[in-house]
Amino acid sequence: MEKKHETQLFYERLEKKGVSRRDFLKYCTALAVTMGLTASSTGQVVKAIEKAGTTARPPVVWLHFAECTGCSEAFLRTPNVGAIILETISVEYHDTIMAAAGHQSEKSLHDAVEKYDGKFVCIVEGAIATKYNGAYGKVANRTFLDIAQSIVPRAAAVISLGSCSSYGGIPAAAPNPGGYKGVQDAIGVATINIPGCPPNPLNLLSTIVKHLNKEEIPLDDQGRPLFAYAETVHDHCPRLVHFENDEYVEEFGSKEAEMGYCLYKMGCRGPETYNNCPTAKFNDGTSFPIQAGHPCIGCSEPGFWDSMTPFYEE
Ligand code: FSX
Ligand code: SF4
Ligand code: F3S
Repeated sequence: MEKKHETQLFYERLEKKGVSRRDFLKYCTALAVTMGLTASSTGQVVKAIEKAGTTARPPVVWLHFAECTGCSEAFLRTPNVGAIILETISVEYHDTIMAAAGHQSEKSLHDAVEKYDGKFVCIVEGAIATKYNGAYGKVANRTFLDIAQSIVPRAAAVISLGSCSSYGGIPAAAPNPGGYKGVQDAIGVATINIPGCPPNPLNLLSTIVKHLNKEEIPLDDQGRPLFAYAETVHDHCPRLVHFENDEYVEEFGSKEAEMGYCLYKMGCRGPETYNNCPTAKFNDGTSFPIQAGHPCIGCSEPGFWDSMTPFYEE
């Protein structure tokens, strides 16, 4: 009885946030597919999220270092996925969406880490300055480096959300005077990397569900979950047929652009970029850069800001 009641409450909370039971099932199917399961495994995903949402929401400490907050935006602007994420995990600290400010927020960070020592999941957004004792980046008069070193190793699992915390991203672009690095390089703690600038919220939620299921999450040699990053953007690009037929866009706004030709000559990095954008898509499955007519800039690849530039050049 008790259990059923809890489940009802869970669905009521989602409903209040605008996610109907039907929507929830739809997202679980999308998640199952993103996770490389078949749509018939949706039930498994539903159960994992229901269980977390009703009993043991894993405590999460969400840290922000050098970044644009686009990673949080990407999931908050996908309100339904954002709502499901926030009902699946218990965010103990997240400095951009929590009500607390100043000393109060510092205290809540300290309290959360003490209370859930060794048990919390640490989600990190943003890169860490490592030169000059980390002087290039501070919160509350503490360097990112110091904060990361004192908190991240106490987590049960660490997720680097976005290319900045995975590999340094834009803050680490040459000449990188602050010595910005991704979390793993900066402090030597192994992380699950969900790169992308921004990353796809479905990939975050899928990783959380796998963590809840205590599933192993196989990673590639860049620390990215294989379920999302095993294939290139090019592999599933809707413009692939045009690439194969040598039909290219050579100017934005041209007839070829209108006909959805391949963007390779406009600098598309899809063939070298590992990510599931064409299938997972953004904004509730609406679109992704190439579908919207923009070449892929390789935003989920390590060092893309240096290795993939100048953008717009073949
Ligand atoms: Fe970086 Fe995220 Fe790009 Fe922005 O937190 S991956 S700059 S989308 O915000 O870190
Ligand atoms: Fe490949 Fe980019 Fe052309 Fe798509 S638009 S087919 S990813 S080169
Ligand atoms: Fe980024 Fe390319 Fe996807 S720019 S969002 S990896 S299509």
